[in-house]
Amino acid sequence: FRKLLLATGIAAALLAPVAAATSASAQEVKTRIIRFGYGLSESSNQGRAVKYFAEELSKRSGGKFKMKGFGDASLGNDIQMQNALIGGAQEMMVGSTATLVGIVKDFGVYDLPFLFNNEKEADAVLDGPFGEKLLKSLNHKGLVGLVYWENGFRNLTNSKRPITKLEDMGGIKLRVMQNPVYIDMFNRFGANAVPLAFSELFTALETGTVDGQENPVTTIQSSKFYEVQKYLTISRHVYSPWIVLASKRWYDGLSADEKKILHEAAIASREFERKDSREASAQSVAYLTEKGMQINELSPAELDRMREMVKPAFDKYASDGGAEVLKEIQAAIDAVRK
Ligand code: TF8
Repeated sequence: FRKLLLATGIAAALLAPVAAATSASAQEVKTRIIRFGYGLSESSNQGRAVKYFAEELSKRSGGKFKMKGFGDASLGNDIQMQNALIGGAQEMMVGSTATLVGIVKDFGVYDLPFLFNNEKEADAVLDGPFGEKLLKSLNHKGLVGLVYWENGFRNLTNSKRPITKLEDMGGIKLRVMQNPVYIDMFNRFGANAVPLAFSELFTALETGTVDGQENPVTTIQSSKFYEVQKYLTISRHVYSPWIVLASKRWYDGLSADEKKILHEAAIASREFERKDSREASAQSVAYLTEKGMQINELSPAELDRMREMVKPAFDKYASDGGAEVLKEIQAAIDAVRK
């Protein structure tokens, strides 16, 4: 037995460098520890998808890819994590595309109000050439964009009053993501937009530093905003994507086989996450009602007024250097719509 061990050991030692040098198709998969950071809780749709992704990576790598999720922004908020990835101090993360605008400004195009009408349009544009091109634009900034997950259509909550018409937003201190398109949009609506990291949001709502916020119903549920917010207005004003990112420094050290595993598992995680988020989203309104939130939908007429009012946001975005990317995304959306 010992001889056999020795023999196979020698054989492996002799073969390994040869295989490494000559065969690109042989599985070259090493043990990899992957720290994957995210901002929501472990029990959120984000947390569930991270867990699924970790399992897929493990399965597809024969247990060699050991991905550990760090939720609740325990590795930092979106912006801090992006920087950790760029520097190579952290391998992976998921976060909002909206917080990437400091790195690639074009990501702000997704934040324009009422851009997508439904999830089908969003999926087609994000997974198609347009979304792919934006992912690629991260490469020379030290990041690798793998796939988009669904955060979802965003809705308004606040502790002051039900919002049934535009004017009701007047003077509400509303937390928004750290992103100029959001600040511009909500100031146009008459609110008082306060940019803040998500990790500080619950406390800000609890202490009254801000009166309200906007997020998909799934997040309003998983982050327990119903404990500190009375009114929920279904406005679906922006479709918000999440983006799964890897550190380019780390990614560049992976073999072709390892990259393949990573990309395939990422795509599987995207399919899981969107399905799961959509199912959860359908349950959330009932849950939030049960938790005591007062919920209303905006009438089509009121939504039209909002659309009208934020039209100049598109012009502003275009004149601030976004003209080209705006034209491209509108063409991509038109292609899905017809
Ligand atoms: C927000 C976003 C967040 C995400 C999450 C922390 O309001 O919608 O849910 O960035 O990854 O900040």
